[in-house]
Amino acid sequence: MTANTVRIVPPAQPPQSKTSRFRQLLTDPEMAFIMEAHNGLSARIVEEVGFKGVWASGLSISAALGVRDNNEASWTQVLEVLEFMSDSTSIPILVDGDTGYGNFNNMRRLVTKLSQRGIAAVCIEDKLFPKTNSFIGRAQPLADIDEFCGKIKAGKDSQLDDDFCVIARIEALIAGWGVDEALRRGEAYHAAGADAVLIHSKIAEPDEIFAFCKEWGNRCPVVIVPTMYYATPTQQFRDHDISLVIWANHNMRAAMQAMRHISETIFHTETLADVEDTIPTVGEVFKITGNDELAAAEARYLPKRGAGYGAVVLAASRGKRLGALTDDRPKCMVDVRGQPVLRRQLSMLNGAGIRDVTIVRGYKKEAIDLVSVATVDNDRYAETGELYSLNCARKALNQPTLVSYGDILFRDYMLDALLKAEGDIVIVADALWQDREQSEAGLVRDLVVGDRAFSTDYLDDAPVSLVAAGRDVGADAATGEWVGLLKLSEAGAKAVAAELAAMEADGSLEKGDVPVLLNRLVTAGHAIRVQYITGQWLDIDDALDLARARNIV
Ligand code: SPV
Ligand code: MG
Repeated sequence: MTANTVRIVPPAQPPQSKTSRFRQLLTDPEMAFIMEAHNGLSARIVEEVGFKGVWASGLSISAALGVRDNNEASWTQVLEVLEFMSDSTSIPILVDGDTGYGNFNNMRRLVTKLSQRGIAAVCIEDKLFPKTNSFIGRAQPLADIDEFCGKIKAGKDSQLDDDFCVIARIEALIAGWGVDEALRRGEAYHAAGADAVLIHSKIAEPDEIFAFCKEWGNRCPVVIVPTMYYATPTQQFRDHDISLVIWANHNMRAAMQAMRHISETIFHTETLADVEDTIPTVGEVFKITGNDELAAAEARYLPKRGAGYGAVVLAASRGKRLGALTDDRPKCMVDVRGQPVLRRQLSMLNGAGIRDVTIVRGYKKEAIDLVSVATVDNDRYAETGELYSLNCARKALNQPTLVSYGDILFRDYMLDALLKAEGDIVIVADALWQDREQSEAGLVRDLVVGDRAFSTDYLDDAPVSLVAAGRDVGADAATGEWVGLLKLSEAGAKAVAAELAAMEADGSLEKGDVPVLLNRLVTAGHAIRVQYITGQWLDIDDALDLARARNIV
């Protein structure tokens, strides 16, 4: 994996490679700080707050995996974590490579793999595999100097990038061997090719660290981990020419505290009410993991029929003929085999890639409890008609839009055909309307007249234009029934919005239905295409429709 690999959150990539930026941090006269992280999320946070580098702590990664800092996690398991960390950040990562996971040969493979995964540097310590954390016990055995020097050389010879750094960590002070031994070892490691030395100590005062620094001079950069001498003023590190300070495990320890607190609180209170406002929202989680980028990528790469379309669903009317079923909800929310019609329609729209859905609510609006939709309300639903509802969503007509009635059920292929159909305004009409069982005697249907009737001829796919629509259309002239589904291009949506505004101005909006609007548009010279279907749809007006719908879905 290279620095150009697509990451979970792709932050803007500064021009230099991660390795050269790390080398610069290390060699810059200005002292630098890097911060511990132990997974992709914490690494991302480290970058987000402004650190210029990450310390991939062995202790923290182990603890986050629930194991001890004794090489209990295998090196490839650690590598997996590092890959997530590298992918989620653009700042360089210095990896705690423990003892190199074995001898020189293991070190070679480690460095190669780290280089391949976009890691900028590794630090290895002169102890024995399997290692023990430096703060545990006393007099930990140290590696043979020559053997350790061989490991450094092997690492340097294996790096895939000239700027990759190998840092040699001196554990002589930890083992109680004193500053002279630390200097002797540092000198050998430097001569073997280490790009920097890390001098470690576990006592609360920085004296032995500073004694080392004074003798060391500027042979190569010095790195420190002031976990135990944390109270030392940072300026003193600068005064001793330290190049890089590692804050080594504080995100992991802070996470422990936060998780313990939240778990205890929820355990004892048996509610989330006390904690919700004290923690990041899930929206923040989506943000840090880069969901926006994924949405943009989906739009770019996923072929979605309805990409770029919004939808307006008219769902304000009660549907009185359904009787008691609509006492507490509008008809679009009446259950049809476990799901209201509106939810079925919504998942069909979403499945076609139409996410921006506006629902016009009216009767029992609180019963429309769908998530991920915008709602506008027609509070005058009882005395107004469809166009008044559509006008409530006029602002949503600022893009290519599907308009549908909230109480219709149709097949996915119809949506497909509609989205493919050409034309600024395309309506769906059922050519076999006469075959449709009349649900209730005398129920008026919205018929349409196209300039051509539906044809079963394979070769006859000439476009059909709407001539007239509505209840005044006689059965003899009708070529189809308006289904309650139409498509508008951007221009079509604009034309509809303008016509709605005109109707509002001339007072005809309140009682109008969609066919009235269609007729006005035709009269004004707009071409309206008719997309014929042949049955296989339903509008739910009464108990019989509902029974039929329940049989179908
Ligand atoms: C680590 O963070 O894993 C380290 C630093 O090696 S220390 O725990 O201080 O040894
Ligand atoms: Mg460690």
